Amino acid sequence: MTSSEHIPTTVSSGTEAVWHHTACNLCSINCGVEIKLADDGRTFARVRGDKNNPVSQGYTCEKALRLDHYQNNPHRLTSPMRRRDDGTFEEVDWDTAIREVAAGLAKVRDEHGGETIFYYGGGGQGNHLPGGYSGATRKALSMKYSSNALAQEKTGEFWVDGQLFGAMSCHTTPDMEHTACGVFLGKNPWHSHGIPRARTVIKEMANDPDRTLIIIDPRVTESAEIADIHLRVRPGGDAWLLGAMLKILVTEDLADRTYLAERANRLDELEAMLAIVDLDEWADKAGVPLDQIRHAAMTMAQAESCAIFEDLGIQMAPHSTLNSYLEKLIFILTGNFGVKGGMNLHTAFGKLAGGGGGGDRRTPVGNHRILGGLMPCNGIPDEILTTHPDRLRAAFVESSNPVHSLADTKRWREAFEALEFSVVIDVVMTETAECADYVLPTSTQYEKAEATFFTFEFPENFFHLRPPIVDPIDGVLPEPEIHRRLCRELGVYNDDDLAPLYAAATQGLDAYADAFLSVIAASPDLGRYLPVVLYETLGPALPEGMESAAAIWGLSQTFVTSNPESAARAGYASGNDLFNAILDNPSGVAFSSDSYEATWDRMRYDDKKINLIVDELVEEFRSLADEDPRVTNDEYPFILAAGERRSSTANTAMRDPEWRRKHPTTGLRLHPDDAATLDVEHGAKIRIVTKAGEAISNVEISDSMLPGMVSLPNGQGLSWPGADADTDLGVYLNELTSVDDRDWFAGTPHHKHVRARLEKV
Ligand SMILES: Nc1nc2c(c(=O)[nH]1)N[C@H]1C(S)=C(S)[C@@H](COP(=O)(O)OP(=O)(O)OC[C@H]3O[C@@H](n4cnc5c(=O)[nH]c(N)nc54)[C@H](O)[C@@H]3O)O[C@H]1N2
Ligand SMILES: Nc1nc2c(c(=O)[nH]1)N[C@H]1C(S)=C(S)[C@@H](COP(=O)(O)OP(=O)(O)OC[C@H]3O[C@@H](n4cnc5c(=O)[nH]c(N)nc54)[C@H](O)[C@@H]3O)O[C@H]1N2
Ligand code: SF4
Ligand SMILES: [Mo]
Repeated sequence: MTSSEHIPTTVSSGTEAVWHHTACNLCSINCGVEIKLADDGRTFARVRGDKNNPVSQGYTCEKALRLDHYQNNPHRLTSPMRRRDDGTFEEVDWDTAIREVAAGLAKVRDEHGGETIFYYGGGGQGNHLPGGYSGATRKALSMKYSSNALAQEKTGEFWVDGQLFGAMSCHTTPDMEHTACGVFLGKNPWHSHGIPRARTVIKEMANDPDRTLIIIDPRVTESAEIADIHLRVRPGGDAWLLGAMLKILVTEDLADRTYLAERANRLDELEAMLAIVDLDEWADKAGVPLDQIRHAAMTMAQAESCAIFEDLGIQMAPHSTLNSYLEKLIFILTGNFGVKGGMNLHTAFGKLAGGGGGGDRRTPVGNHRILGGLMPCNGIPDEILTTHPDRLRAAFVESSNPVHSLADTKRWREAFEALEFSVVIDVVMTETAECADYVLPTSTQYEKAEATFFTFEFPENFFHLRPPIVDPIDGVLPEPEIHRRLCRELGVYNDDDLAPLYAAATQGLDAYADAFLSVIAASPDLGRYLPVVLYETLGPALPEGMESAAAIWGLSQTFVTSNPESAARAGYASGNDLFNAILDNPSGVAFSSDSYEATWDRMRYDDKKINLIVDELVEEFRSLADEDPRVTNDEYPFILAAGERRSSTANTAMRDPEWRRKHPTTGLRLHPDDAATLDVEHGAKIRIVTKAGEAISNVEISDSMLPGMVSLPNGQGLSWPGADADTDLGVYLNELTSVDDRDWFAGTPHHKHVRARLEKV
């Protein structure tokens, strides 16, 4: 039906010496890679950067080369599993599994209402199609509440964007490629990326005498080592640092007042708010000499352009949502919003967070704000472990491992135990799957068509639909097929409803589009199950292996209809044009192209002006005058950054400890002075005690740390049959964290700021 001959379809056997276009699924950048298979048709013999990928342009970091540890995991699930009364699992066939899962969830819905079933996950760093297809199953079960990892890091930031620019869809992106001054706040792009070709881009910035790289991080990170300016902020001290910078901008003639007069409202109120800042005292609280703060503020203000990337170092630390607000005020006061090299509002190919909700919706038990349609992760166990009549009673988890990745594993295990029904879809038996009633095995991201909706680029924006490159192993199904079967079992539509669409799909995309409009007009109810309806009817007409791209057809239509100018500039007059281009380009394609003016068009306040005052956060800002981050805690004298990104961390995607062999970064990093006081040597064992739990780690003495600050890598402690838990696996981080340590507003956890005690073993 399309002109997609050059899409490599599934490789069934053997020895084709071809490079397959796909992407790395180990972080949100999803660099394009080419993979050559070994003679068995399965092993990733070689991996290299894909020069045809328009975003990564051949770039990869060292992690992509080890993707075989994800794909050829010897402990894959190969059958649906049902939990027995004694807690062990037995294999069941797919028909039984689908029947019993549908019945189990329907029972909870019928007895207590669909709103008592919650959905968690929908995609990790490489796969967002499951989340899309699950929309149909969720509607079929009248589910209302959902969440995912964004609600333990980014929801506060999204909400602040909404307050400043008019809606949470106004997501800001830094133009690091073109900026004269790139700032990374609580972020280590060298290891965590977050922007395309990160190492190349920040090295270029640092090496160019006309450009400046600024890193704000307590640790001398790999990024800080090459930076022009490194502000070594006290852990948790960012709010004071940012407050001092803002004060300097408005009082030392550094704010862009012409820009602000034209573009922003309520500057006078902001200046009044900043009046409480005592520069000497706030600099001391921030732990950074005032002259360094002033120099950095002047550099940002006087640079031709400035872009700021904030990440977990402030989002998972005290004053998280407030930090996001203050950070954004800096690029606004310096006139760096809606300009080249600054911050802009990008298009999006698909939605990552659902619903625009600015926090008016609340969770049923804890009454927590639901930001961007997502329940705050730290609050979920309390929505389950209660006798409240509206409590959550069933869970549907997909492509995520919340028992391992969210705060307080013990509490999560109790929560799963208390649920009336739970199901997990994953490629392996995870810590979460072990707690579920049913586990449904799925194909890996290299065995099915996949894509992510991390489409954050500007002024050009890109989408990459990857074809499968190896056959699925026996016994697994891709998620769209699982959702199709669940919807069928739940009886939400029948073949008669779909007949005209099946027929039209064989006649090409234009005929399909026409038929689609009339079918949906005649049976609006079908629209509720849209992704699965597309998969059922259009999927079979797509090139082999690309069936799960059917939902992308729907998104292509929506994108072009809602963003006709951005689509036209990228060369697409219709949704079908765009969809064909996506199918025809297995290395990815630009779907949107903007001018910098587009940022202002995308603003959602009627007057297109920035609202400088986020009323809900003003009181918290005022409280900074009395709070003192210098105060230490005798019982827990260390601040543990629980979850540092390193060369061998990739959330929980890589379970095989062998994948870290060349980069064995599992230890607790500790300053030499602290090591001397504790009388421990490099490689020695140490006990880490927090209010939530304790763990043993080996010690990595490192003068990159500040005294009093220690860090552990994220995503470790994953079980692996045969591995030695003490030596191979690393610390199971969330046994040390508590659901109570969270931002008062957004509920995001304080993982970078866990009070800890260290004991020599
Ligand atoms: N290698 C690798 N890359 C990844 C991932 C991975 O697992 N491994 N995960 C991906 C994901 S999901 C995400 S969200 C991103 C996260 O990316 P980052 O946010 O860059 O990752 P982290 O290393 O967790 O934290 C960043 C920095 O915050 C600093 N920090 C700690 N406390 C404070 C503080 O109080 N103030 C300030 N200013 N800084 C502080 C730490 O020293 C650290 O260098 O990485 C993505 N990329
Ligand atoms: N203490 C502490 N905790 C943290 C962090 C921290 O810094 N400190 N970082 C947090 C952050 S920022 C994030 S984003 C989260 C991430 O944590 P999670 O949201 O749990 O995401 P992943 O670790 O990416 O887990 C992805 C799951 O998907 C499975 N999977 C892989 N491919 C497929 C597939 O094709 N289909 C399906 N159905 N499943 C698949 C994997 O086996 C794995 O179980 O962790 C958070 N946890
Ligand atoms: S882990 Fe490295 S290679 Fe993979 S997507 Fe991220 S930056 Fe690219
Ligand atoms: Mo994340």
